[in-house]
Amino acid sequence: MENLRTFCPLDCPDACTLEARVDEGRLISLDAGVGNPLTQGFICGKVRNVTRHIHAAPRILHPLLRSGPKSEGKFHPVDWKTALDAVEHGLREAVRVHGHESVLPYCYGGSNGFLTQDALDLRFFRRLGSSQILRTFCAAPTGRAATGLYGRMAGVALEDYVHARCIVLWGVNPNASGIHLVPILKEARARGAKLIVVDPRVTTLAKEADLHLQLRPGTDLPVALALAGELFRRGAAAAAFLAEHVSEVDEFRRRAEKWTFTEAAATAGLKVAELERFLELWLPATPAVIRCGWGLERNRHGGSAVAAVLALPAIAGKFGVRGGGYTMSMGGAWKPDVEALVRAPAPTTRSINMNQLGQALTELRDPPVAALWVYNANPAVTAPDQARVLAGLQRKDLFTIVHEQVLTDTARLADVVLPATHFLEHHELARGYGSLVVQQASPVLKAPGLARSNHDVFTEMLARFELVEEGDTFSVEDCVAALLKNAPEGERIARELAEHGCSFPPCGHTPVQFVDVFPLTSDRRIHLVPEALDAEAPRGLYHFEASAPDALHPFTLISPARAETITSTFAQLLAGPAPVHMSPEDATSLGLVDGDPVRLSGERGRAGFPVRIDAALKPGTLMMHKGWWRHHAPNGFTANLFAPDTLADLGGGACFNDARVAVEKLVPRPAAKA
Ligand SMILES: Nc1nc2c(c(=O)[nH]1)N[C@H]1C(S)=C(S)[C@@H](COP(=O)(O)OP(=O)(O)OC[C@H]3O[C@@H](n4cnc5c(=O)[nH]c(N)nc54)[C@H](O)[C@@H]3O)O[C@H]1N2
Ligand SMILES: Nc1nc2c(c(=O)[nH]1)N[C@H]1C(S)=C(S)[C@@H](COP(=O)(O)OP(=O)(O)OC[C@H]3O[C@@H](n4cnc5c(=O)[nH]c(N)nc54)[C@H](O)[C@@H]3O)O[C@H]1N2
Ligand SMILES: [Mo]
Repeated sequence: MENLRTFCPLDCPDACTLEARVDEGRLISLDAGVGNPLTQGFICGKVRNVTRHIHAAPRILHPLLRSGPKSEGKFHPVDWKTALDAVEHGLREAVRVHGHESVLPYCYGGSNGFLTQDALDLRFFRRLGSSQILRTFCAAPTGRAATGLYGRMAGVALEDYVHARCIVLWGVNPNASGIHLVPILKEARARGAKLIVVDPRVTTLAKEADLHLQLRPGTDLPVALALAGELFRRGAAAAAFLAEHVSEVDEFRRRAEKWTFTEAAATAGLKVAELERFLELWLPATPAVIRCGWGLERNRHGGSAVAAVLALPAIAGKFGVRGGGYTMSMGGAWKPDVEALVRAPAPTTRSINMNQLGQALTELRDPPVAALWVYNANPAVTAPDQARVLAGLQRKDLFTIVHEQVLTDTARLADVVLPATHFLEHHELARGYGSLVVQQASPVLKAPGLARSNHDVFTEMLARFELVEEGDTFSVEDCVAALLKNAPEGERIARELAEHGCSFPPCGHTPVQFVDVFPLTSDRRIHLVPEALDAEAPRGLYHFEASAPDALHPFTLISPARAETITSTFAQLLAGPAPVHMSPEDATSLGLVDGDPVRLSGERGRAGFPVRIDAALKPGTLMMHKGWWRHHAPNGFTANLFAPDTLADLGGGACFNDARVAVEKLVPRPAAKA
């Protein structure tokens, strides 16, 4: 029996350090490893049970070639040479007939590691001259807002929340999406901290909170602006801090003061007294911290909303104390030197927004998308506008390669399926985005069957297409060295990774904002109305378009994370059917009881689901978890059928939580008489 140190690179803020107990090549157990202040002690249930995903069907063990039409999803196993011959032929044909830009790589954060994404894959696709994919599923609006205002300054470490006297969870649900914050919140509250939750649902933490702003989805912008405007009106803005550290204060103030508490409350479906209470709890508290999540970015005003939320601690001068300020993604606070590994100039080929895959596959011409290579992603169930995505993936003249661990809904529509390793089976280097940690691990398990890592597959593709250049690095050691050599504090990090597998950049474990870390903007000031963001947002930054009530589609459908899966990863292990959650009031007025079938109709399609009556929702808001697979839904469509492929105001971000639908009760047909 061996105890091996590793870590979890899945798309979750926590980035747990793990200890794997392995006996003769089999994983016996996986639990928290030591040395990581945020994650030691316990890990989430889904990764603790990862053996079910690693060893259970439908794990792909061999390369597969499609037999018969795409609609049948039938495959036969082949060896790697046959599979890669087919891949090579398909790509070369696309290039011959339609040119290089007809090839589209499609990947997201399957494993958020520096060796599985934007590594040899990017080297290959850049040198090939393929179209580029804009990775905008997630964190694109928050990233733009945080970069514009603060230049991605490191946030308050989650461990430091124990010091806070008031904690705001804004559009984030740590019970599902980052569980190591939960005991920290408990400790902070035991020490007397107040908790505020801003969320359209009564989450577990909202239930316990001192204040829950249960706003309508997509109305964070007027709420945050009204809170900011009120700080100025009350003379509670931190004048000295603003003068010393903040730019465009007057312009921001002008835009914020347009929103009174009365107007914002009416728009968001809140009471004025609730906004008053927010300021009563948060304003006098020192330290006070805002944990901004991702739920609020996924709509047409998402970028401006996040910017307005992040402006609040600046206006109230909440920085300079341990546990005070804000936390957004830590992902930007440290980056390795990706270009040194990729070694191919940034291309000038066309870019395709991943949120508009359906459009790209069905409408793009000159050239069309003729070959699609999907890895680290499952767009058949994770991308918006699902009907068009599926129509595109079913195109007879589209050559699709899917490199996957399990036979996902996307893989089922491929021409060639390549078996991928799991993070316990390949080398990885990754950093957390909830804590400032960089980790590196070697495989703790042997790859099953013929599975290969992304690294190995793209190594071979570079050779097959004769795209290898002098000086290219290929071994894992050389690739890691290239990534770290010129990275900030690369030498120290490399040394610590070699010694402990784990390192904490950039300044020890827990930086204090405006003591240890400052805005990474060009003048080290906070910019409340950055020019670039103001130009990018279609109607200017902080502009709120009050949408007319849509009589045809009166409900808003949101699709947040759930504890058992990471988006669609691990969801094959869940039993269906996928329910649509509805408030008790709406259920009563539609004459529905729990389990009744309903039909949801939106602009992009209609589909049936059983209803789940859920007191966590207010009338008008529906919820279906993200990540269900097609077989979980009665008509083979999930929440993504209704997610529009329109874009957020910043970063080309997704609008998953901006889905508008109508609901009808389905009367089950009486069974036919024998
Ligand atoms: N177990 C688990 N963990 C995960 C994931 C997972 O799928 N499962 N996903 C990972 C990924 S990819 C990400 S990006 C993060 C996401 O982590 P979170 O930021 O927690 O993201 P969500 O679950 O999408 O949304 C958080 C909350 O926002 C609320 N919300 C929805 N619309 C709005 C709105 O308009 N305004 C406000 N204020 N709140 C709103 C939702 O009800 C939800 O409770 O979690 C990561 N961790
Ligand atoms: N309705 C709705 N949809 C959403 C969201 C929402 O809020 N609502 N949220 C969105 C968000 S936040 C995100 S981040 C996206 C995530 O969307 P995706 O990136 O598509 O994420 P997953 O569903 O986790 O799929 C990742 C796939 O990568 C595979 N994989 C993992 N590691 C490797 C590897 O090393 N190599 C290869 N080749 N494959 C690997 C896994 O097996 C898995 O099938 O979903 C988005 N979809
Ligand atoms: Mo995400």
